[in-house]
Parts: sequence; structure tokens; C-alpha cells
Amino acid sequence: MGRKRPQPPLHFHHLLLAFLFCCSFSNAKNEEDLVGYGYRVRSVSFDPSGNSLTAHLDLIKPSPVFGPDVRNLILVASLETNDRLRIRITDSEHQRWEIPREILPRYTQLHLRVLPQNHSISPEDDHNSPENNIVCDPKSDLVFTLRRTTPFGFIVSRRSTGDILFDASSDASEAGTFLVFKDQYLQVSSALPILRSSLYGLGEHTKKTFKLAQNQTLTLWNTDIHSSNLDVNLYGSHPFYMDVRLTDNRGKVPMGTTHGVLLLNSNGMDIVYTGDRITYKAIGGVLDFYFFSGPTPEMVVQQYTELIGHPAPMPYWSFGFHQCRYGYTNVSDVEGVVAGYAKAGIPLEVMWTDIDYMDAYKDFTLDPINFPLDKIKKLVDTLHQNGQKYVLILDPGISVNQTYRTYKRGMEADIFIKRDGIPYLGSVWPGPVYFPDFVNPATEIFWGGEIKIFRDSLPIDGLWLDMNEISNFITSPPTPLSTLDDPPYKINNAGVRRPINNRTVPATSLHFGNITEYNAHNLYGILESKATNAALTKLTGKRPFILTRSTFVGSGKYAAHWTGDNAATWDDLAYSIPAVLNFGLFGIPMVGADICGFSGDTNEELCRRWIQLGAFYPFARDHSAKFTIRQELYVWDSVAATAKKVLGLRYRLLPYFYTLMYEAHTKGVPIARPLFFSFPQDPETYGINFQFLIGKGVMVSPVLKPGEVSVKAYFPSGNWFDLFNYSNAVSAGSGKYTTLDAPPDHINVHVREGNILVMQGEAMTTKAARKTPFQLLVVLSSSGISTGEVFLDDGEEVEMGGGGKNWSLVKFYAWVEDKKAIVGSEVINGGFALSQQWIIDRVTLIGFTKAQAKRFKGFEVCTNVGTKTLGDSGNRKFVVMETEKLSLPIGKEFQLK
Ligand code: MIG
Repeated sequence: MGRKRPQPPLHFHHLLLAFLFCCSFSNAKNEEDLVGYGYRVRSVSFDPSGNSLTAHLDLIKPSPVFGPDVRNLILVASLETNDRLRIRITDSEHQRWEIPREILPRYTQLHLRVLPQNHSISPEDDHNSPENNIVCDPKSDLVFTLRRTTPFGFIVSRRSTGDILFDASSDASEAGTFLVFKDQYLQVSSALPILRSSLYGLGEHTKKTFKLAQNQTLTLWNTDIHSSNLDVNLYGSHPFYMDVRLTDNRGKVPMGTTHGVLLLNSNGMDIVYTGDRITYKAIGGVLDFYFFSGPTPEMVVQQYTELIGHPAPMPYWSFGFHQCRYGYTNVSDVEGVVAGYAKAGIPLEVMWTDIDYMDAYKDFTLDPINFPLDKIKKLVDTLHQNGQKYVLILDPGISVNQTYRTYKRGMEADIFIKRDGIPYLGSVWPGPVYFPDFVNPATEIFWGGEIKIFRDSLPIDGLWLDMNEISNFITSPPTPLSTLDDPPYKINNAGVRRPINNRTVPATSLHFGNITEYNAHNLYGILESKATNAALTKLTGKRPFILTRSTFVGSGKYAAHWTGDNAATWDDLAYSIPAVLNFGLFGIPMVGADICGFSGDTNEELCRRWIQLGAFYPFARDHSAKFTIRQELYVWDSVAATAKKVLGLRYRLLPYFYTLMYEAHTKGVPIARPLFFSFPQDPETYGINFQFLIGKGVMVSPVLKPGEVSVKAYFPSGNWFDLFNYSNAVSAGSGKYTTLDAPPDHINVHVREGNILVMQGEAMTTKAARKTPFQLLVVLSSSGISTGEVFLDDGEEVEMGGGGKNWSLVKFYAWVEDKKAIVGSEVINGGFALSQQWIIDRVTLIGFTKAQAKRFKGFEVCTNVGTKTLGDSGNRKFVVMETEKLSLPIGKEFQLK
């Protein structure tokens, strides 16, 4: 960075847009009154390491709205690692609510270099002037600048390019741009380069687009609202965004340079995004910002999940196909579904049962008439014998009922959320309920105990956590005059500024340690997931599978997620793609939407298109609401036929999906990814909402409209090959739109040159598929080496890739030389794979040009192996070749020439 202090670009249209926009919100009148306030810097000191700065801030003058201001603040800006900058602002005199580290550990790898002790000021001393104080480090691309203006402001910029990432410089004349810090209203705002920045994230909401549209308010307050509702706060809260930047006009910023921003705050908030500005309005907690320097999208999620925790590994079986429904009437109904799948020859891995199995909707009980223990036990045993699994739902509310043992044990353990000194009485499916307080460490013991008692009689394989926002069928009256139950700033709850207590546990309720529901509300889902994960791990000694509806920052460490109550409509089919992609950014890669649609009646065509897409969700489950028509995949012949085809491909790709799970678990990168993850330098990918990648090189381009038999798809640069017919290729040059045939039984799935996919055979269960020989699909690159890898373990040991070394990792490479092609492997911990006697029996090469193919005589490995040419591609440019049957142990390094 030069000597000049970074100047925020200030354009006329910024002011105009902000003005027009502010006026359109109902709290806006109050915000205009805030002009001329803010804080000024009293003093600044540097940490001896030079990596952090502490500033004391004084209020300029109190403002009249949203309660009294905090007069003295402390701001600490610190480079926590080479790629993470934290800026924390709070009351300098009084402790405020912050998410406790016991609830959400912040994983810190202290790998930033330590400066010599005598270094008492930021390394680039000349950057510190009476106007600016700077924290920077030669090892980090993030630079923090404190602007000692009146009111004060701060800027985060990039050292390498000078690009301003977050610009909270205050402009006394512009409403809403400067810091406001009150007990129940925190506001901070950053200018954004409207023409260069694309934002993603900030959920959970159902959105028409993946890239966030300008001029919207994103509200975060966990609530049970059907996800078929657009743009309103839903079940989870993730105050994290990714900002992908176009190159600047000086060409200094490389195209697609990406950073991430987290506001670690669990309170309710509105985030106003206008395009040229992002403004946070939180109703409590502290301002705790984390900036992740990227500079690629992949690196941003790696850096983000390094802080919040890497995604939990999911068992191998969970990548199979799941069938659920709300409203299965009894055990034989469920058995009929299992039989229906078997008869139709459609793979079914996991059978689910909704609240219907319970006795009067009480957790850990069975309906004695429709789901009696002996019958359901027989069902589970049969499923297990067939290599299938069984998952049941749990709701958090515990029925208040003296004859119910779970309730009695809960009362004895004294673990329920309280209000006015007694357990808070809500109402859900069983009627009156108390809610376990998962903040209380004793609750984990209680909950684990209940799961154990239940599981001892019925060996279920996973748990589904619903209603944990917390959903409550009643809204209790607010405590009179309480600013918790009725805070001065009304977040845009449900899109209509509904009271925050609406149909949940009231904000004045208390958790363990006197933590208010007001502060901990958004954490209920993650805490319940954590307790359930711990319980199942302990009970089974295996990797647990937990599906949760409510999530928060870090939930991916414990559970998978589904997108909640969508509707059986074409719109919701389409919107499932941005939703799934978002959870990848949030560190919850195991995610899917209810296939064929939850509420309302689906239909044959919609269900057919939905399984075509859903077969490629990381988590693939068909689920529907009570009283809707049945939608199991065998119900319609055309759906059954397409399901066999697409699930066939999914099951062949299981080793690929599972290896992506390993990558997600070890690095944090999503399984389903937006196109710009692999092609950040191609700005056309930034606006693609309805195609996505699985891993780095498999692209799904679904049909999302009724009656359509073609799809207009974008292909980033390179040669792409149809995974259902390798002879069909799309040569995209530097990127292009193409109209693809998509007849009723077909979805377009392409693999890009440069990838090696490790596949296995089709089967009815993942267990059976795992026993089939491996096959390599080598997609030769026109310009270099093709790569791919496979992670192998038993699919359910608690750790994935742990110290026990009961796993293997095999990396494959391939390239074409003058007269030969070379395919080979490198093996880490080959012992496990060898012990399983897994072999590769076929290598298929696609992407040979005709000229290359002519010179090609056959394969050579220890012994000669012949090849056959399978055919030309549609445009007659490429040739597909396949080896004859091989028998290469996958656990042993090899090279084919
Ligand atoms: O009040 O358990 O999102 O998947 O089928 C509705 C019944 C409760 C909501 C879940 C849905 C589930 C349903 N549940």
C-alpha cells in the first residue's frame, strides 16, 4: 500500500440510492434523526506484536431513538491469522452478551508469525498518522485502517491491490453510515463498490437468485415459517457473506478476487443491502466482525470453517436415497413403501418416520396401536438385514404429563427453560410442553439418557431434529414494559415486523446461567444438534447422522440440514438450488430440499424433474406433508424410470460424493458448489442461479419449468462431456450458453476436462455398491494434467481420516503425450484399501482428439491390456476409449501407459 490513505469512492448515486432506499423502510424516519452522531477516537494503543490495535471511543452526543447510547466503547482490531482479521467493538465498561466459547468455540490456529518483542508499533509506522492508525502485516493481505475523523470510521482493505473491502468510514451528513451502539441497537454500515461486488450468503432465506439482489432487507431470527415463503427469515441464522469482486478499472484487482465477512452475533438483526452499501442493525450483543482474505471462494470457506469448525463427516450410507413422509399411518404402511421401492428396482437406503410414530406426539414413545414396538422392531431389523437404515424424528418440546417418564426425569433434573422462576409452558404437537434448555450441561445428560433408553429398545440409525427454532404454537403475552419481549427496534420478523416473541419461546425466558432467550434464541438448534451428536456418538461408537432444521454459525460440525417446508411447485424446485448452495457457504455441506415438494400435491412431471435434480443434492430425501397425495418415486412409472436412471448415476458417483465429504470435513469446501468456485475468473458465472457443480468438475443443469424439453445452460471454458453419454461433448471455448436437449427422462450432467472421477457400480444400497469394482473415468485435458482422488474408509468410523489410519486416500493423474497417454496413482495409507481387496477393473478415457486416438495402440501395465474405441462424440471431435477388464488393486500405486 502506498502512503496515501485509502479514500472511499463516494459517488453521487451512492447518496441518492441510500436516500431513496432508507425512506422506503418503516424504521427509516427514526434513522434519519440519527444524522450527526457517532463516536470519536479518544486514544489508540498497539499490541507489542504489532498485529493488533486497541482504540477507545467516546460518544459524540446521545441520539434520541432506540434507547440510551453506550458512552464509551473499546475497539480491538487484530490479525488473528495470516488470512483472518477480527474487529470487535463493545462497551468498554460493562460486559455484554457474547456467544460463550463453550457454546461456539472459535478455532484458532495461531500460525501468524510473532514479531520480536521490542516491536511496539505497527510495522509500517509511516502508515500511522494523526488521521489514520493502521494494523497490517507483511504476511497478511488484510489491512485495517482506523480513521480518526469525526465521527470516526474504519476501513478494511487489501494490501496487494489496495481494494477496499469494507468501508465503515463515517459521513456525518449521511444517515445510517456511522456507528450506533446502544444496549439494544447496534448499527454499522459499509459502502460497497456497487458495480464490482457480488454478494452471496446471509441466510437463511428462500431467494429467487443465489447472488443477492440489491435493495433488500435480510432478517436473521430463527423462526418456523415455511420455506416456500420468499425473502423472510427462516429456520436458521448465518450472518456471513462472501463478496466476489470484478476487476477494477485499473486492472489491479484480479477478476474474481473474493473475501468473506462474518458478524459473529446471535441476536436478532436486519441486514440492509442496497448494492452500494451493507448495513447491520442488530438488537443486542457486540459487534464482532471477522474478515477472511480468500482470495479465492474456496479459500474463503476454508478460512471461515477454520474459525467456526469444519463440517461433521457424514456416514457413507447417508449419501444413499432417503424416503420420508408426514402421515404414514402405521408400520405396514411404511413396510409397503420399502416393498414398493424394492419391487420397482429403485434404490432406497433410508426409511424415515415422522411424528406419526409417537404416542400422542411424545418424544421417545411409540404409538401402541399403529407403531407398536414389536412391529416396528421387526421393520428395523428387516431394513438392517437388507443393508438399509431407519431414521426417526424428535421435537424439542416435552409433554407436560405426570405419567410421562421423560417429563418426570426432566423435572427432576431441572433442565427446562424457565420464565418467572418456573418452566416456561409452550404448546406444540403433544399439547402443553416444556423445552429442554440445551445451554445447561445437565440437559445433554438428560437428553442422551432419553435417547439411550429409547435406542436400547429400537436400534435407529439417525435422528431428525425438527421444530428447534423453537417453534411454539402459542405466542405468550409479553412481560409488561419489558424491553426484551418488546425491544425498541423492531426487526423485520416474518417480513412484517412481527414481535420477536411470535410463536416461539418469549425473549424474557431464562436459560442456564441466567442467559436470556433474547440472546440465545438463535442458538437453540445448534445446541440441540450438539447434544444429539454427542449422545449418538457415545451410544453407537459410530459416526452419527443428525438432520436439523434450525441452524446457526457452526451447526455443520454436528448435523446435516434440509431446507424445510417447501411447496410442490416449479418455483420451489428452482429455489432449492440457491438454498443448497448457501448452506455450502455456511459450512453445512450436507443439505437438500424435500424432493417432489413438501406441501401441496405434487404431480408426475414435477416429481420427475425434481428427482432428476434431487439425485444430485448432497442430501437426497423425498418428503411430503400429511394429506397430500403420495409421491414415493414408484408411484408414477415415468418417475420410477427416471429415478432409476439418475439414482443409478448418483450411486455410481458415491465414491466421488464421499470423497467430497472428506474434502468438506478436512477443508470446509462445499460438496455442491456455485460455478464461480471453479471459475472465479469468469464473471458470467457470478449470476448463475440454477446450475451448480458437484465438486470441482461435475456440472448439473436441470430443467425447472413445466413442459420444457430443453435447457439453456452456461458452460464455462473447456470441453464438457455428458455423464450419461460420454460421446456427447460441449466445447465451450472461453465460456458459452448452449441449449441442450432435455427430454422428459433426462437431466444434463457434464464432467469437465481435467477431472478423473472415481466411480463404482450401481446397486440397490450403498453397501452393495461399495462391493462393486471401481472404475476410473479419466477426462483428458486439452492443456495439462487431469486429476482426481478417492477417500476410502469403512464409512462410519467416528473420525474421518483420523489417526487410526483405517483409511486410504488415492490420488490419480493422467496426461497425454505425443504417442501415449499416462494414467497413474499415488496412494496414502494403501493398507486399508488392500485389506478390502478393492480393485479397479476399468479405465475409461474421454477427451482424446481424433488425431491423438489414431496414434494410440493400446494400454500397457504389467501385462498388455487392450482397448476398444467406443465411438465418436456428437461433434466428431473426441473419441471415447475403454480398457479391457483390469484387476488393479486400488490400494497400490500403478501407472498405465
Ligand atoms: O408442524 O413433523 O418441517 O418436515 O413433516 C410441522 C411434521 C412439523 C415440520 C417439518 C416437516 C415435518 C412436520 N413438521
